[in-house]
Amino acid sequence: DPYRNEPRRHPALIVRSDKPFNGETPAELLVASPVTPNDMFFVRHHLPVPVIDNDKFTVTVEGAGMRSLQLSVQQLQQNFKKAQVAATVQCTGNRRTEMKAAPAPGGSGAQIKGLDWEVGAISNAEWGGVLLRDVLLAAGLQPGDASVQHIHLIGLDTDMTGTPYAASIPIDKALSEAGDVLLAWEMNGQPIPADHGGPLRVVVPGTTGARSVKWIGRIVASADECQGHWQQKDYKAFSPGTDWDAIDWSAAPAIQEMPVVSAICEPAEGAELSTYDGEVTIKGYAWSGGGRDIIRVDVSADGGKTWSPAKLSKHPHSRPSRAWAWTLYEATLPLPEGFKGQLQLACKATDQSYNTQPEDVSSIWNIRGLVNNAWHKVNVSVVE
Ligand code: MTE
Ligand code: MO
Repeated sequence: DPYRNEPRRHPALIVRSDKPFNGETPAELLVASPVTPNDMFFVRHHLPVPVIDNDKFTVTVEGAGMRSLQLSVQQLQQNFKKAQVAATVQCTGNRRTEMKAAPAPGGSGAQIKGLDWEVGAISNAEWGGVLLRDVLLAAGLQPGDASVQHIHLIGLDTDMTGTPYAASIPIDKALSEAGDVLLAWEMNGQPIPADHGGPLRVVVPGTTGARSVKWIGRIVASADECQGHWQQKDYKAFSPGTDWDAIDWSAAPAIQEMPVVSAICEPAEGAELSTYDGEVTIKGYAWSGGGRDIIRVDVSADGGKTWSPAKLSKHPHSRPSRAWAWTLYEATLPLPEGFKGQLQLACKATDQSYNTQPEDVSSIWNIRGLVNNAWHKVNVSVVE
């Protein structure tokens, strides 16, 4: 059994699959603290967790015209400047269940395939490590060298045929001084746990989780994008009208930055509120890709007919265009006077580019159930 060496996991993680392990953070725990505790951070694996001897571990950095470096975590710590970045990791499939619950637009009967994530395939941490940029430059990468367009990030986890998990990011993101791409060994002040890619992982802030390769074994500067499965045949979204048999994977680019998203974490779907309270407090998160800051979150207690702005709380390191960490929000809305029955709560966020979220999933529906950033709606009932 390739899964015989899996680490122990917190029983509160909501298991979406066992082998490989996939577990989501319960919504109410997401908003319980600005950074997600390491053992409650959502886990997204495609393969068994690799067994790594941390004392012998090195990462290889290489590419055309560069010298090949093999670096231990200790060498990274001793030879490079430490960088700390608060960054949210969000899976491209976060909130897929809502898209799955909606019929394929046009009644085609097309079926979404993918893990049943609710709102918790997202978490936030303070990562410590070195800038990937510094390591690439130390290996002799020449900025502006037109023969290098992509940085391949290759994990140590492999499938039955020995093929590793791998992804790539564009060279401009990897080399940007404001890109904050990390080779990280620290997560919330602790060594990164095995489930999150320890001893060393990549964190690509502002980019979908799939590119933040865990257990990083090899980094290769290349003219071409990574040709692996997860770069070419997954993590791409198509037109609502495209069914499985019509997919041309080469027709869409691999998802890197993500759109603006938000979710309600409290109250939970189906919660009962009392008319005597006269009000409802809504808590949740908002985040946008590419470092775009959240400038506003609007909440509604009538399914989106009327809206009020929520109070935002941002990570202290967060700044415009480098807002890698999520924004938590909270709002208290009055309940309609004397009202009893069903209410629909809704939220939507706006980022610094004034991008906002679509009203429902129909216009963004896609057969992989990716990048669902529709208004998040939660139905509650008001009782005596
Ligand atoms: N890296 C490796 N080596 N193997 C993986 O399966 N999954 C990716 C990414 N990095 C993955 C990986 C995906 S799809 C996501 S969403 C994030 O890791 C999740 O990171 P986490 O498990 O620390 O939350
Ligand atoms: Mo993911």
